[in-house]
Amino acid sequence: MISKNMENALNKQIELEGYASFLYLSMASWCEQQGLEGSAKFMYRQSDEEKEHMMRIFYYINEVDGHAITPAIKQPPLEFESIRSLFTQVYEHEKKVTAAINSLVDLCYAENDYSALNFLQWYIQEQREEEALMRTIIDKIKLIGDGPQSLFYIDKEVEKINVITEKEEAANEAGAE
Ligand code: OFO
Repeated sequence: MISKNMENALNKQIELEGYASFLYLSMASWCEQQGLEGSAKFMYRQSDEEKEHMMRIFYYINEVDGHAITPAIKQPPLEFESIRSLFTQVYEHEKKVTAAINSLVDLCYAENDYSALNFLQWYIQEQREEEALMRTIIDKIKLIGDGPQSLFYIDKEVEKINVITEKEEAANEAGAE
C-alpha cells in the first residue's frame, strides 16, 4: 500500500524521467545533424536509459497498489548552442533529477515508507554515476576546447565512453545468464 502523497511524488518523478528521455532524444538528433556520431549514439543510449528509469517507477507504483500515471511531456529544445552547452544542460538536468530523488528519500523517512526507501536506493547510485560521467565529459571538453577543430576529438572521446559502456553492458548481460 502506498500513500497518496508518495504516489503523487513518484508520479512527478515519472514525468521528470520521461522528460529526460525526450530531452536526450532531441539532443541525439541534434548531434546527428552535426555529424557527431559518437555523441549521438551516447545520447540515444541515455534516452533509452531514462525511459527505463521512468518505467521502473511506473511498475513500482502499480506493484504497491497505486496508480502510475502516463505523463504529458512537453517538447524539449530542438537546437543547442554547442556540444559543450549540450553536455552542460545534461549535467544540470541530472542535478535536478538527483535533487528530486533526494526529496523522495526525505518523504520516505517522513512517512516511514521503507519499501519506497529500498526501491529508491538504486536511483541514488545511478544518479551518482550519471553526474560523475557527465562531469568527466565536460572536463574533457574543457581540456580539448570546443571550437570547430575540436569537435572531431570530443566526439572520439565520447565514442570511447560508448565502447566502454557497451563492454560493461555485454559483461552484465553475460553475468545475468
Ligand atoms: Fe534518470 O535521470 Fe538520469 O540518470
